[in-house]
Amino acid sequence: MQFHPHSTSGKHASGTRQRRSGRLAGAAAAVAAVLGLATLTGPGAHAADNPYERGPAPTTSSIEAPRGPYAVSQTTVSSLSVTGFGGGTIHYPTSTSDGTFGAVAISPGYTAYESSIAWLGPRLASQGFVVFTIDTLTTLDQPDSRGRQLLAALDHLTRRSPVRSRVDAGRLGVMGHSMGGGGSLEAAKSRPALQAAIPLTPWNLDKTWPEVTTPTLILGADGDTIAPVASHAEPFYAGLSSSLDRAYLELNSATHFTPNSSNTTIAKYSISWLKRFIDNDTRYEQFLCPLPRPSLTIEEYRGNCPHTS
Ligand code: 9J3
Ligand code: ZN
Repeated sequence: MQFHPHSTSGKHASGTRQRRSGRLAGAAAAVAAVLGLATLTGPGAHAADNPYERGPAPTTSSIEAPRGPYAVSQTTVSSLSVTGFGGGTIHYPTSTSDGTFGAVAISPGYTAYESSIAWLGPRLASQGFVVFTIDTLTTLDQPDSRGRQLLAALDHLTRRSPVRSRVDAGRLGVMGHSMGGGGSLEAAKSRPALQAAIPLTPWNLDKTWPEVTTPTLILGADGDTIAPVASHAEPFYAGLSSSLDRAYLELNSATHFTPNSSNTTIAKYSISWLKRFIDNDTRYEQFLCPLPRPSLTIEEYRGNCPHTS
């Protein structure tokens, strides 16, 4: 399959699609531009100040839904064809008419395979991201190695993969489960250019993350006995800089393995975090601020309302 290169700055960069001539038509277009009229963009689109905004305005039901507005395709990356990580699957919006997308790489945990985090691929990609769910070099790799492998996967995605022209290499994030979540903190620590990190029931021997400047959402599980929140997720959150955009969401009635199957709470807050910080999409701030209240699914939520920049 062949992919066509396109603008990195989104649908609005393509300008008028209608071929008109004459001074009056030009004046009309200028007036339309000044008034922000949406006549030159497609259904569901609107004039946006933010070139990274993708998809229609979100609602609670749209971020809770099993799939978002984008149809998704996938392509397998063989471990034999890459270096520095174990291959995986790239999930991407099929459409090429919305410009490039931000991207996120996701690592599984100790002894686990890509299949353990695979549900996040189409779930997040259908909201407008390129998502690389990976295998690690060995299932026994430790968090620091998983961090390097997440970065190798992102580099492969943006430089060599068949979807590289669909990805905005300046808008990348990392996620991971357990030691993969610990790895996502390692990746953010070593590559500050990352725009978002979401460790899922993370595990790491390092408890302090003052070096991280990437907006980070940490998800813990109240019933986790493998990476108990008291010795992992909570100190990781507390160890992030208080000036950082950061949040801690503790899942209610959940275990270490809750992130290994479809979960609406994980999805809706991950989507909101990725949209807000990879796409700069303030339409999603309504789900992060004011801070979510404890509920049937949220045991506890700590954090700040996103800083405006
Ligand atoms: O990736 C994980 O599930 C880490 C939890 C674990 O088994 O740590 C013990 C060494
Ligand atoms: Zn540290």
